[in-house]
Amino acid sequence: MSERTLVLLKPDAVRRGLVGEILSRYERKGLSIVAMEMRTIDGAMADQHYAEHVDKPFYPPLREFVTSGPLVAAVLEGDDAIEVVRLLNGATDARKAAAGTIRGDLALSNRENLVHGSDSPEAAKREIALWFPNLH
Ligand code: IDP
Repeated sequence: MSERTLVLLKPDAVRRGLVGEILSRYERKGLSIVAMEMRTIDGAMADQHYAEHVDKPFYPPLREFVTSGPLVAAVLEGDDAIEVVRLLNGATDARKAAAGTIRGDLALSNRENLVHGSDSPEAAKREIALWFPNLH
């Protein structure tokens, strides 16, 4: 079933010059980019995006990190896009992420792990509306 998901290429991806590499992995897999924007977010936007994590101990440094510089937000579309993106992204802790995944191949940190992908249809709907309110 074709569906949409929200992806972030976090500030480490932009700083390290990995935007093209990461986007091309999604595109080569067969996903389509239906919206994309580079922007620097403030703490309030970070709190909205990570609403489920704001009370967790790892959140303050995560908030600092995601607001530390420009990131790329995109909506990707394709069959089972939500699950496919999370498979391509790999495990949250990049040190443990499988080789062949974006995090497994390109990152070595639990926090600075290059990418975000919505984790459910409900999250995708909420996050796409938050980042791209004018997308239909
Ligand atoms: P996900 O991005 O793989 O879906 P989540 O559990 O939703 O993982 O966590 C959101 C983000 O918070 C992670 O991508 C990572 O940047 C950061 N994070 C999660 N757990 C930790 C941790 O234990 N230490 C540091 N950062 C963490």
